[in-house]
Amino acid sequence: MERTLIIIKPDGVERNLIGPIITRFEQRGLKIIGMKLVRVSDELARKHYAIHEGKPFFEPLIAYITSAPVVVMALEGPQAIQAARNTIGATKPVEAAPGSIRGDFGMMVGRNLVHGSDSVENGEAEIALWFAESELVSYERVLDRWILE
Ligand code: D4T
Repeated sequence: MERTLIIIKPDGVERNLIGPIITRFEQRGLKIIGMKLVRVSDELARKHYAIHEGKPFFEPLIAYITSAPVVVMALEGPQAIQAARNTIGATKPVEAAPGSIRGDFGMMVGRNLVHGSDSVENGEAEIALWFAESELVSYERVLDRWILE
């Protein structure tokens, strides 16, 4: 099973969209195996977005992600990376398909509401960065036989 790290960014929290955003992933069938509300430190933000260091949007991105609490989730499922990214929509909300989170709730790239890991390797690395092993829960969902073949 693949695992992906999802962050409901500060605009999602401040706009009271935590519930609607989590609902999208739940309804899709992805299983929540970890979840918490976090005030992101500057250090954690810089580690998470290290790949973008030096780019013109890097400092605004760090300021944005540390500006208010975020909700961070670890989700599990078959092809969880792709499923979650399709549910989130394109990086620029104006280009995101209607029906996706960004396509339904967003306008600008610097306020794009949600993060989702972009590869299996990054999913594992990001979950290890944001969660202690003891914060991840392994459990069976009764409904899984109606969601997974
Ligand atoms: P994240 O990582 O937040 O899920 O976004 P994406 O995976 O969809 O997009 P990304 O890694 O290319 O960008 C990371 C983060 O930087 C912001 N950003 C990006 C920005 O403010 N201006 C830009 O021009 C780009 C490309 C938005 C997401």
